[in-house]
Amino acid sequence: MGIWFTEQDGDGLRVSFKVRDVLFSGKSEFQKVEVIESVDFGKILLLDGLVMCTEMDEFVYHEMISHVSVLAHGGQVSKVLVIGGGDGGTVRELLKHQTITEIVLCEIDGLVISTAKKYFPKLAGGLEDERVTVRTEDGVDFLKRQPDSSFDLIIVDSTDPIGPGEVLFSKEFYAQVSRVVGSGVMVCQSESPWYEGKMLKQIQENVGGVFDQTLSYVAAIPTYPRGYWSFTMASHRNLKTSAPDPEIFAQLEPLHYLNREMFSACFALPNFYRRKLGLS
Ligand code: AG3
Repeated sequence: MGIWFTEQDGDGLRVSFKVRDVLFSGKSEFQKVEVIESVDFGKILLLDGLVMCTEMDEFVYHEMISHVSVLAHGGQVSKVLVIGGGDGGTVRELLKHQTITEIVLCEIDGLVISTAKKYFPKLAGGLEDERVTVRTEDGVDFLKRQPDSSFDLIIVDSTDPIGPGEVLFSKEFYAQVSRVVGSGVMVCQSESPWYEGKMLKQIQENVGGVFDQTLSYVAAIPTYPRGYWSFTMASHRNLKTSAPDPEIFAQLEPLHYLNREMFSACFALPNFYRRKLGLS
């Protein structure tokens, strides 16, 4: 049978990966950090036993959380703050935008950053770029010290709303994000549309209670539990959901998931999810 790693998702679902090798297992003051070499998905980064990314499909999450929000901003995005995201995948994608001149990555756990640099160089490589400043500190504290309207885009690249990631889903946190992003855009990963409605609604309510506009979009991510994932974008400005000019996409190439058609399509939500969000 071999060795299998299993992510336990609540009480009712387990997702298992056949393991070739365990490459790293460490513990920080915040969480357990592990890297396994899987048979089908390449290396996998785990935080407290939850899959953060696999070499095989990380591009979906990272392209979707970064490019969709930059393009929906509709204006000039030059300064970006990433909260969490210590693996570097989101920063790698942001660096493809020539308009972005400054990226601050604020990751609470230095062990995530050092582990990514060692085992996931393709993800973490961008952290060395001269446009990037890496801060190893609590994003909540960092935000509180930032002046109003000091970033064009804030990306909350967090783990699930449990453990160290929980505060990153609270209303108080989004209120700080709103202050610091001003008329810019914020986006967070917002779990699977298949999860119980209460949690999803709460994320929407917390975000919606603070921003004028909120918009969810979706992507298929095979290695996250339930395989279908959502992101929530919010702003005080009108978000642009029509497909951007082909030249803009040409500058980002090669992308592996997102294209002009996917950009427009990702905002189309299935009825069961719309109902959970109270949209219909
Ligand atoms: N952020 C994690 C998304 C949530 C995954 N949840 C799970 N496996 N239960 C990914 C960070 C990548 N930069």
